[in-house]
Amino acid sequence: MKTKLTLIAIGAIALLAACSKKDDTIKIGHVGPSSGAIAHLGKDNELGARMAIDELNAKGVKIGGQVVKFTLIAEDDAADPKQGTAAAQKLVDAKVNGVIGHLNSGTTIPASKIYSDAGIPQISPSATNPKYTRQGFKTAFRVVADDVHLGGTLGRYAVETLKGKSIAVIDDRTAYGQGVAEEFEKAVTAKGGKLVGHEFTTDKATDFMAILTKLKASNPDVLFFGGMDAVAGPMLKQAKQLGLNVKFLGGDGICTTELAKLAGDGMSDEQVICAEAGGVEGEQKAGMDKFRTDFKAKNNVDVQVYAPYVYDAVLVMVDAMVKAGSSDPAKYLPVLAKTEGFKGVTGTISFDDKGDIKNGALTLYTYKAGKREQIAVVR
Ligand code: ABU
Repeated sequence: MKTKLTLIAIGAIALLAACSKKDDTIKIGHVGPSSGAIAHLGKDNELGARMAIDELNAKGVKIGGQVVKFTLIAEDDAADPKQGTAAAQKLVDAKVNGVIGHLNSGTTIPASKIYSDAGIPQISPSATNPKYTRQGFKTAFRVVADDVHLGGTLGRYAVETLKGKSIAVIDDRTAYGQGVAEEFEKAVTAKGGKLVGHEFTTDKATDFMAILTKLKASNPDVLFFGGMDAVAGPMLKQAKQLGLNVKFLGGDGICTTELAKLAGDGMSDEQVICAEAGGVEGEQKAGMDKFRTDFKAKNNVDVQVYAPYVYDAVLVMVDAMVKAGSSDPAKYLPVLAKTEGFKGVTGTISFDDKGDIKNGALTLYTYKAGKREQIAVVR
């Protein structure tokens, strides 16, 4: 009888100990649209984050003298601002140590206030609207160039390199699409280019015949689209059906592997010119090329656009935790803010006082035979 009671007591103590054991796994939140029209891009980002987490766990990272484990908590915001804030609150409630995301500017900006209020560091690997890092939030970081750089570079390219005579614009009215289109127009005007029309659509639209017909009347030779690939693909097809013979320009939102499939035969060789908000040259190219090969081998899909930037964002965040000797957001945030010269697969990452990448690059691409081909890396 006594032995039985002793065993029960030992069991109860063991159970209590197990229940009270501190969960010392470091939780990294990731948010992007894993459903909806740009789910392929959300999944690309999430796979980039998973690659970084898997490699860190395999390597065995020490923080404050202890080998730690990382876990990824992935949320879907469907590229919708309301779902974005709900996902952000969920991650805050889950007490994540940091957040990588969101993918879209329209979700990243409202979510950033929630992370800021909770003191949780956030690195967006792809949101390019400048407002994100201009709200005064100490928790907001970005590892890509912004829309001022993207739209400005493409605007100058339209006038100076393409020698566009009549330049038309369409934007999808999202924080990203509208912002990048405005920057494009400013640069066209500054270079003496002629804007002949600006039409609007949404990030869910599928029929562009009316706005394309309206723009066709002004006989444009360049059409800039501020929006994502899921809209740009069908837009290119419908432009071809209408006989609208234009160079088609866009920012990073259209600069994906998927665009060629989405446009089908609506896109001719070298018709599309787009810019990714980052890029590497020279010796750094080998790291990016290796990442793409490893990504394909692990996931059996090609990188769409931002997976390498997500991968680097995770590594930059963890590097700050290692240097701070703590995964406590209050302790590693000041170290993260001082990131200088971090060597990633996407190049060298240093943050300025707003949390933006210093000296961010852009890569201009075109498409030939359905494949994205690099034109140039510009700063
Ligand atoms: N930068 C293009 C896609 C994400 C965004 O800024 O909305």
